[in-house]
Amino acid sequence: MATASSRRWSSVLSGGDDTVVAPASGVGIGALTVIRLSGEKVPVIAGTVCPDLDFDAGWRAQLVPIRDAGGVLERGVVTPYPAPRSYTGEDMMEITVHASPWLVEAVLAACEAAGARRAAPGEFTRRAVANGKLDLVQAEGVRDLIRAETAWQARLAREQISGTWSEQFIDLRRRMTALAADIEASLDFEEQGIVVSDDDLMRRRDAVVEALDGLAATVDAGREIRHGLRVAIMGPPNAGKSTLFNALVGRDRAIVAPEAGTTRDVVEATVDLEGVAVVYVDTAGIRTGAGSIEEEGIRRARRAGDGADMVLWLDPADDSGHHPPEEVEGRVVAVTSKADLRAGTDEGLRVSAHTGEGLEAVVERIRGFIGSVTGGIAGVAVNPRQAAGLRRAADLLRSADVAVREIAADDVRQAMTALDEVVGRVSSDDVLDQVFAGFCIGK
Ligand SMILES: Nc1nc2c(ncn2[C@@H]2O[C@H](COP(=O)(O)OP(=O)(O)OP(=O)(O)O)[C@@H](O)[C@H]2O)c(=O)[nH]1
Ligand SMILES: [Mg+2]
Repeated sequence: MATASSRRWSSVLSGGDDTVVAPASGVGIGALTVIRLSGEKVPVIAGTVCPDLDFDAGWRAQLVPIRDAGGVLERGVVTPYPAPRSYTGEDMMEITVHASPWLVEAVLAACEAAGARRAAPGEFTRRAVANGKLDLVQAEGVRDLIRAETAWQARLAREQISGTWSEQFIDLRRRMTALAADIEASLDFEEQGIVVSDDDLMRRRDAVVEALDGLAATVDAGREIRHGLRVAIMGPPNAGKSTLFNALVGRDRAIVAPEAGTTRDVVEATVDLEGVAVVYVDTAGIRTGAGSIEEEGIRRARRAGDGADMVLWLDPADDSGHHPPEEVEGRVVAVTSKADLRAGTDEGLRVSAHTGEGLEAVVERIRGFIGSVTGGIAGVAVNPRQAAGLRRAADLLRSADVAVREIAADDVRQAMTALDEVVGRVSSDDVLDQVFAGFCIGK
């Protein structure tokens, strides 16, 4: 076994920072907790907290006593990950102990006493980025995977982590490099008769702009998959909105009553459909001349409509002729509700929450919408941060007038920097702080 001092040297040479510790599994009721450490002092800390561990026999779980100054706390499973073959690229170690809150706290305190400090949220992944183990897009994938609650959320996260998104961004950057180089070359060698035509440069510029715009446009699908597809149920009072809402979510979530104006607030429930979270939103009936509480409900209903990807507008069969507010037009699926009360041949969907008629057709319509979202993205659905960077790059490139070579080359280089910021090749502390603020401690 290497001595602590020899290992310390290798860590110093690899430029280690201070050493951090945190529980990596959720705190709460559970059988086991994993406590994670990363940094140059990990081998030294191991020498104090679990002296029987053979740190250099890495990537192998070892059952060893875990100690603090007072003696043995428990026997735990410890896995060392010598640098650079670890998640962060630094010396790491994972200690698995029983999930007793007292015990976990005692092990953390023992690690602190031996030289570690508590990790900030996302600090392990931040170190992985700093050490080139992951780029920023992949790090965001890690965050998304931890948060994933549906199959599609997990799938997008996995593809982000795999690096295929970053490859697409970097490929575009490569095309920009070539473009900038040709613009500059044509500037330097014009007298020698080496001419790259404006047309050729423009065509290449436009192709990259188009690709950037296309990627940026996937942000809508990204939002729908990450935050759920919002389906608002709207219509006049008493249209059967809450009854349909309850039927769609499969439980009695909202109050149903024969009085008009029963629902005052916005009620939401999420259902997993085709691996996508669908957030059904029940709203207050929209009418004029309502009392002040109901007025507020109506304001909220309209706001819910604004934020919805799809609006089911319910027009009851026995009292038809109500039209949706203008602002939701284009997202409306017209539904005749209470279809059991009056037969009809209207074109739109007809449902009766009482007989069950037409319910499956409503769900089918939403499935179709999901299909159009997931089918249109070919594996990439960027987040708002990435979209903003891609748009900035596209705008800079669009403004590059190749006829004015000196300025054009500079615009292209600025566009490249915007892309570098997306993947985290260059990033300010502000950007990093923002990305990692969304992480949990221990990741
Ligand atoms: N016949 C029939 N009655 C229905 C149907 N759906 C709802 N109702 C009845 O219509 C009344 C109003 O239903 P709700 O679901 O509370 O209607 P709402 O649109 O949420 O009403 P508000 O919240 O007041 O705007 C209740 O008495 C329901 O039982 C249906 O499909 N057929
Ligand atoms: Mg209601």
